[in-house]
Amino acid sequence: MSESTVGKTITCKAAIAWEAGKPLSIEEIEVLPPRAHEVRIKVTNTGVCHTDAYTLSGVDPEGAFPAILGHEGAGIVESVGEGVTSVKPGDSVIALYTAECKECKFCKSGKTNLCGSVRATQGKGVMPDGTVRFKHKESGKELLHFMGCSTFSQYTVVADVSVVAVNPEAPKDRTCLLGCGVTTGYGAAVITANVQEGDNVAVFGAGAVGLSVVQGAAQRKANKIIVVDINDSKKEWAEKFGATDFVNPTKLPEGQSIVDKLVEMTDGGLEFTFDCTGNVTVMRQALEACHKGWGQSIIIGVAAAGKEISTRPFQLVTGRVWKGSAFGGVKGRTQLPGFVEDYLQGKLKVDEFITHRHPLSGINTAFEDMHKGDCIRAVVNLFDN
Ligand code: NAD
Ligand code: AHE
Ligand code: ZN
Repeated sequence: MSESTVGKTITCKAAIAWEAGKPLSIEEIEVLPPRAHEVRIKVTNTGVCHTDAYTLSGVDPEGAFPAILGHEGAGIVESVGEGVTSVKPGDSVIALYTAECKECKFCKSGKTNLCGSVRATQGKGVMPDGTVRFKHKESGKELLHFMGCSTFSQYTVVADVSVVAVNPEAPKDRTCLLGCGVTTGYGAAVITANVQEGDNVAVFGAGAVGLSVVQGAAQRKANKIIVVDINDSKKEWAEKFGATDFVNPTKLPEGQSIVDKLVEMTDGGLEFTFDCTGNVTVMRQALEACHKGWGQSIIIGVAAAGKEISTRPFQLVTGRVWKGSAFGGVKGRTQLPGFVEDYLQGKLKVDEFITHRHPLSGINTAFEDMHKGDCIRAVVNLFDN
């Protein structure tokens, strides 16, 4: 945007994760110019997702420190490196933790939204050339990237396959949520599961992801949409997004399991269940509540290192299917601009998920909000200090 910054290192503020289990520290960093096929973004807004807390807590096998976390961000392209043709300075963009190169085996398969182009380096916290674009101003120490996005910085650098231009009229302090939570749940319902009219659906966990599944299932005119959550205050939220029933599994009569309850409510089980908790015990319940012969359970939640899922193989032999979904099966560069248009036309709820707002200096409060239960999503304004 500004002629003065193109090709130069930018000094700005970022929330640094120095080590696992410690609060983020707001400090000055240096953001190097984008190299070939890279894009430098002025990040105006970022959501704080449960996955950021998961990595910061130290249980992510890919978590590496010091790093700049954040992967649910929107902003404006400041400058681009050589060979970038898909976005230009001034474009309104959303960062993509699920890249889309349109050229790799995965992208060309037509079978998945997972892209192989930058995933290996992304998982190591470096750019595709193996180096980083962030330095701590005071010490000169290099800082790692996160999920190919690092949106907890006023400026970030991403691969050109990891960013998409969207309608500039869409407010970035809302559409940042399309960078993860809303898209993930909604896509899991309408793309991964492809819920059809009349299907019975159960959603375990009513955070931003689970409520977005509810939104997708309601849009598809599912019959029963049963939300299962251990927090009773989520009942009202579930209904707001279109749930027909709410069950708190901790309040069932003695001797009745959540699987029994759901099977009873749906005359044999659900067409689709979704785990939006990351709890492997819940994942098993979600599978076993599926209808014999055809029910499908979609795992969205992210579980800690060392956790494993289990069930009797008989559950699968008798026709239940276990699947997973990353970023809702959405191809970011191809499909996200359409989601933004749907939002602008009032067909996709986004604003309704925002319960808390903070300046960059309040980002640790956003993490605390997440643990309180009254928070669906907190949005951080990077330029409000
Ligand atoms: P969140 O913390 O806002 O919501 C989780 C909800 O689950 C809460 O309402 C909580 O009360 C409920 N819950 C917890 N334990 C439960 C239990 N035993 N039974 C029923 N409900 C229970 O989280 P979120 O931001 O909505 O994310 C949900 C999960 O999805 C996280 O694990 C996150 O890391 C993951 N995620 C995955 C993807 C993906 O692409 N696969 C994308 C985004 C988030
Ligand atoms: N590093 C983690 C991976 C966690 C994970 O599964 N991440 C989801 C996105 S969560 C967004 O909030 C995902 O997209 N997975 C597919 C991928 O390629 O990472 C671990 O457990 O190793
Ligand atoms: Zn996320």
